[in-house]
Amino acid sequence: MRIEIVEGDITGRPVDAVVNAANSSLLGGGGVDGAIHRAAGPELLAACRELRATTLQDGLPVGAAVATPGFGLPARWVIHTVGPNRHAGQTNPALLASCFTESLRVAEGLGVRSLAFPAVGAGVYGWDARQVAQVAFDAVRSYVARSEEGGEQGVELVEFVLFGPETVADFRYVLEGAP
Ligand code: AR6
Repeated sequence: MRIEIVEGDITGRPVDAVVNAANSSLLGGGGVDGAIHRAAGPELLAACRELRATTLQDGLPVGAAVATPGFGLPARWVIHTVGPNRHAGQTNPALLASCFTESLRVAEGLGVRSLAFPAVGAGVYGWDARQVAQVAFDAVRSYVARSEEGGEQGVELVEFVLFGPETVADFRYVLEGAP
């Protein structure tokens, strides 16, 4: 498994799946969620509405993940997850860790080999980017340890696709240690 840090827009990444930092409604929003819906096109919203009408009538819980096709995106799949909203008092990092772990589990179930994450929670939901990085890397490393135990061929490449040099520096600091 390789972990890479990429600066840029996640919607253009040529990976098997991109993760969306959604909200429980799954019906779109700002930030990376808005960008993914714009790039994927209206079929993505229709697929999310279908989930809400069927298996997710109460919405997607915080820390859970669910997949839809990627439609107009280069990625075949979008894996939607919902970070805890610090501004709503959701400050438990275990819920944030669950976003990464559950997304990896869904990805593996789809046979995804390459997966791109944004900095889930580090925008509107108010998490510090370094804390997001720490939680994310820990979750990915535990995933690797588990899949090695099971001898499975799971996700081989995890990209963190980040907006802006500051977030990139925060993720690099956590991944590689202080310069
Ligand atoms: N590519 C990569 N990263 C991006 C992009 C992009 N195109 N656009 C924004 N970011 P946020 P959250 C970065 O707010 O904190 C939405 O309204 C952004 O700079 O998208 O989990 C949802 O509907 C930040 O570093 O997600 C929810 O209501 C990171 O992505 C709520 O926001 C995450 O910021 C979720 O908030």
